[in-house]
Amino acid sequence: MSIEERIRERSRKEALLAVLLDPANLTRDQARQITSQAERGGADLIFVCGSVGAAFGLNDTILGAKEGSDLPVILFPGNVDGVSPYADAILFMSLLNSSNPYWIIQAQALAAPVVRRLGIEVMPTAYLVVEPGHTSAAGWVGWVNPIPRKKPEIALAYAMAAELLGMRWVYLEAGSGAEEPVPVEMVAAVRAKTGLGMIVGGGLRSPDQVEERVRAGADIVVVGTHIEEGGNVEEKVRSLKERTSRA
Ligand code: 1GP
Repeated sequence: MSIEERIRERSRKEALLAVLLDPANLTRDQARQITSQAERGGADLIFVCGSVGAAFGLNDTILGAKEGSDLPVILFPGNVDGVSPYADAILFMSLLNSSNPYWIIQAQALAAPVVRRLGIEVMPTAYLVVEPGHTSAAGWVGWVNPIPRKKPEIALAYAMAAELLGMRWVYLEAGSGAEEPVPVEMVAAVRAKTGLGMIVGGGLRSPDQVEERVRAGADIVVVGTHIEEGGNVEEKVRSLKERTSRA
């Protein structure tokens, strides 16, 4: 069974919690320690990504994550150099609400031969950046025309287009370190009218924020900054994971 199929099956009962590692900020040893603690706390997935300076330490971060845990490592690439043979799968993403065609289809064309050659599992994903994500590094790098927070119908229209184009996932992104995560109404709107797997990230810190978005229909919730801020990783992950059940 593919990683994607396993995720879809699991997510009927509970959303999956992905811990995000940015190779720009980590040594291999730190990646090993964080993933080991995250796994003990109940994390389900490791995402590896970065918008600036992530390529250099990419393989070391993935190898560290593999040493620290048995969790699947999924690439969440910030550019064509975000591909690695050591990962288990890749979100093959198009930043649909970019105003620069490079981020919509050119980077993907440049990376596609590499992805095919590696034979890595692909999860075709529409990446949508929601306010205030345009002020994050990903938003700035990606020439984002942000989806207004009060316009869930715009996020839904993009998600519908992605589904019609054959994509299977949508990632609603508020930007790393965002003061406010993606609005619950937006998550609910996409869930109500599409069958896409849904990933939600950016600014998630509290168990309540996670639970609200899981109840609205998120399949995967992603947490990066809150974990990077230090403290007890295992406890932080556990307190979030406890709130991902659909029961
Ligand atoms: C960023 O969605 C991710 O791309 C995670 O955001 O760092 O705010 O958790 P945070």
